[in-house]
Amino acid sequence: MRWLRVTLGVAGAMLGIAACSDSSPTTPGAVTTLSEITPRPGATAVDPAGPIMLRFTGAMGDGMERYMSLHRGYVAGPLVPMSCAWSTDRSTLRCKPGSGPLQSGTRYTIHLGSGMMDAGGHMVETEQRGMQMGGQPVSGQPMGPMHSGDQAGVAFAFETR
Ligand SMILES: [Cu+2]
Repeated sequence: MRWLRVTLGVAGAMLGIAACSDSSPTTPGAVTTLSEITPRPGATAVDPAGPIMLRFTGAMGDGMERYMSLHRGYVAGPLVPMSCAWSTDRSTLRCKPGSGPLQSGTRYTIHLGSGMMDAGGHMVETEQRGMQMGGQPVSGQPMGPMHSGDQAGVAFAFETR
């Protein structure tokens, strides 16, 4: 399986996207939603070197990885720079912290900003679905370092072992 390489820089300034993108068929009328988060929201004893992944029910649009960020602590905490890659069908985003494994015994928060679009240019449902999956709403809270993407959205906390 081939993965398109993308980079999430601090402050989103270094967003780089590989130029190749296969056009993915989208089912007319189907609403793309968030379908899976790894690590599981609320999970404890997460492997600090384990996968960080978002899965959607359909192909996602170009550059949508900018809506995903990882904070140490809660959403007001510092950003953890990550390197992310989409699956060839663009339904799965896999990320790795840029500076090696996460710290042990530490809380992290995956922050998913509002406004993600699928490959067909339609809004992707992340909030309601995210809340059902154990996420917390994020809105109007003081953020730590600025980053790209809408800062409102939904947050998913987990703790490493
Ligand atoms: Cu964030």
